[in-house]
Amino acid sequence: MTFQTCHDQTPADVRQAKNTPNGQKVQIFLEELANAYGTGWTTTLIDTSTNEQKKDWFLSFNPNGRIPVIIDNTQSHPHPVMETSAELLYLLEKFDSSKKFGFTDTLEQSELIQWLFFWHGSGAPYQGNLSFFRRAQEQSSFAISRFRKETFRVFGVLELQLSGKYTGQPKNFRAGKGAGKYTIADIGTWAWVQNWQGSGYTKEEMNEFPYLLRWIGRIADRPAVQSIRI
Ligand SMILES: N[C@@H](CCC(=O)N[C@@H](CS)C(=O)NCC(=O)O)C(=O)O
Repeated sequence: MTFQTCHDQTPADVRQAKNTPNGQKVQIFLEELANAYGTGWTTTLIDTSTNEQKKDWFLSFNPNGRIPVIIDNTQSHPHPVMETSAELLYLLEKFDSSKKFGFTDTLEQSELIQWLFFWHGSGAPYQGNLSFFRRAQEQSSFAISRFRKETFRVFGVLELQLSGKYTGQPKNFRAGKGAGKYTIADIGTWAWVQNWQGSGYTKEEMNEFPYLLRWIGRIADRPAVQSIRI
């Protein structure tokens, strides 16, 4: 059987199937760049269930053996980038010439980086572990309870910022002056948080976070997000 690794467009089974939040966030930004600038890319399917990401060819691009990784073939020597937030920042720097999804202002860009890092370091590991322990064959109520509480706590941090409780300025997005602007900080966070139901939270629980729920809906409405099935 031949394994087709390269596709001219995002294939239907990536758009419509078991894509991960980490895969989704980079894919959403690529779709945004395509809509804004016509940026093109090809996709290589990685079947994590067969550990394709642990094979030598993949490790040569990302020694961490995790998806996604991007490879910039516009460079004379193709340049691989691992870690989703680094990938979003790379794409922003190289392919978003008008900074539609970032800022030219240093202070606004600093806000973007803070929230991007916040989710990468203080959100995704908790929500990721929550999913891991919820799915694990050996059920550990201690681990599930720890990661459930921490994930809920960081949802509360996102709510606090959006609500403007301490700043007097409610926000529509994570970073930027006034109500803020949709950026890669939103994309990086959204792909995870929107799956609160899959992480086992109830609507009643999430009603504690009305700003967060509105932010989720605001981003879900974007054509680039609609174009991939979450
Ligand atoms: N911190 C990494 C996390 C990447 C990651 O955990 N990817 C998961 C999919 S969501 C993966 O490759 N899992 C398969 C494995 O662990 O081998 C990033 O942001 O890129």
